[in-house]
Amino acid sequence: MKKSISPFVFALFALACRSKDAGVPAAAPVVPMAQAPVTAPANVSHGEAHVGADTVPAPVSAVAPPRSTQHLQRIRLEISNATVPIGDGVQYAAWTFGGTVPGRFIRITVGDTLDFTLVNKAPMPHSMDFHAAEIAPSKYYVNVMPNDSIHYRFVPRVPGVFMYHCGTAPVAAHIANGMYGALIVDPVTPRPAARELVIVQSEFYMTPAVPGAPRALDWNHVLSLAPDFVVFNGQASQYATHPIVVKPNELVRMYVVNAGPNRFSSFHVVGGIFERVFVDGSQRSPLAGVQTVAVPVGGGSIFEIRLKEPGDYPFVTHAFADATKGAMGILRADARAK
Ligand SMILES: [Cu+2]
Repeated sequence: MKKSISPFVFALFALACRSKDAGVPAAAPVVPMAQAPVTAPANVSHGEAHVGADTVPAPVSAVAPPRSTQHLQRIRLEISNATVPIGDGVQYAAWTFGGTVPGRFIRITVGDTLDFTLVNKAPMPHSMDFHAAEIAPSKYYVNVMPNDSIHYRFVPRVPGVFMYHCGTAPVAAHIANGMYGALIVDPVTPRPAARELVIVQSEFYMTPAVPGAPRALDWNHVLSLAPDFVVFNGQASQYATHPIVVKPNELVRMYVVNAGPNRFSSFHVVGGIFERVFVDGSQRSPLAGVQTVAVPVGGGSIFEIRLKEPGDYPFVTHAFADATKGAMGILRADARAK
């Protein structure tokens, strides 16, 4: 019977025989490849997660709030610690704006006034940074102590979809713990009618499971950019288990913010091509006919698409390790959509 030399033995042999004088690099020991799972978890290609029925709504609605009709909009957010579900039955000890991750979706029109009050009911300092505002951070994005508050106003000048987040150091920890949300700034002339959705991509970095306790932040994982979950609107794969139903050929407008704190989003709809993408929300020179557009950490873009025939269309970050960790959902094109 023929015997073969194992790759490892061969590598050791090669290592022993290398020439010291010639400077030939040593052959590296051959290490077996860690295998990716081969059982397909999804019932649709590119799914990366179980696809469920659309009869039960997702835990966090992706439906955009309606266009604002108020020229003065008062927004009050209360910071508190809260245990929140982040998917797969996992509970997480979060720092929140208003008890949820992400914080509520806010919508205002260019030229109107956002009258903002931040109340800190958490046991440590926090703050608020609105990317839609053009104001001095040294005046307004300052730390608010426990049981204190801050109040300020600004008038958004630039349309788009913008991140808001806590800016207290270390910022990566405050964002990784859940302190972010999306703010839509509408142009004065409304965009064309569409089915409008808000998607906030973000990451969770978790301590190991302990029975009876929520997971908490693993700072070393944050610094090594190795999230356990990458999610849309706070929960892994929630729009796969609860698909978002749209009509075939209707205009779907997705306001996408990437809160990070670390991972770029390569936003893509499988089976579709974006009709228009307003990069970072800019009204000028939208991209037309594009397949995938990066949403940088701290950025946002407005994606418009029509799904041409009935069926399930996954929306993902095409950085597929992150899709596997939960950053995927399903748009279900169905003529019976309301
Ligand atoms: Cu904070």
